[in-house]
Amino acid sequence: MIKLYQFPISHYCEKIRWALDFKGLDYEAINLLPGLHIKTTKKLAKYSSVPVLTDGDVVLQNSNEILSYLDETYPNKSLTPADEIIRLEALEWEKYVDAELGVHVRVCCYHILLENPKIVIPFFAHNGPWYGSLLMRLGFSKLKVKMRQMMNINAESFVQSKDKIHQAVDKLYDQLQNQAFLAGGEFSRADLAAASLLAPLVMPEGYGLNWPKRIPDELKALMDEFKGKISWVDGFYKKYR
Ligand SMILES: N[C@@H](CCC(=O)N[C@@H](CS)C(=O)NCC(=O)O)C(=O)O
Repeated sequence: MIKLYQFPISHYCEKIRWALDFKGLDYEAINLLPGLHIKTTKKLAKYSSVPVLTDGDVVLQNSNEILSYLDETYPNKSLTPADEIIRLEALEWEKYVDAELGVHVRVCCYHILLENPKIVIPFFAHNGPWYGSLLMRLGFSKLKVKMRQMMNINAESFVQSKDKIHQAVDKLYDQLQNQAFLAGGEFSRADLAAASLLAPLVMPEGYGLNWPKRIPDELKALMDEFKGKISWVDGFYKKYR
């Protein structure tokens, strides 16, 4: 049985949830609590990060490696293009959004969400252990400081990351003006990666979280800043998620 160790809030984990669902693979999602996750992930793999996927004796970390493994092992509904040139293009796009988009979306969203514990604690505890919500509430102030330190999240990095998101969004938008998909003529891991990593700024159905009914003004303003150029994210979610 495939097991996905993950955070429900994580957009890198969403890449894998989406791929598993798209390919129709059975899996068990094991939702870890931020902070405590290290005990589990470090026992399984080299780094502390999620997603971690296990499949029998195979243990994989890093969303791009997990996607490659899934397509190699379960080739049905492959997200990796068969054509070599298109495959390289798709992998290049995925590498680009993993490095230049995902990290910055996270900085911007957490900068706001960490000041809104009533929203972010339910995200952290979503479908996790029964004691998750209580534990997250008790430890939240320490966790917030730690997360800000670890991921360098502050007012200055918020502004810098916003610029980086604009650059990446412009580049993706330009490409998708000329063609329906980022690489080749079919939905691929490039589109899946870009849409997953932008999803927190769109809050599409299918992500797996209960998005808040009332979005904090600062987050709404951030989402509105990109809205005109990322409507394709919702399009991919509606069609392929
Ligand atoms: N390059 C990694 C990034 C994964 C990542 O940054 N995961 C974050 C959650 S979004 C995480 O686990 N952070 C906590 C940690 O590193 O201990 C991937 O593609 O899987």
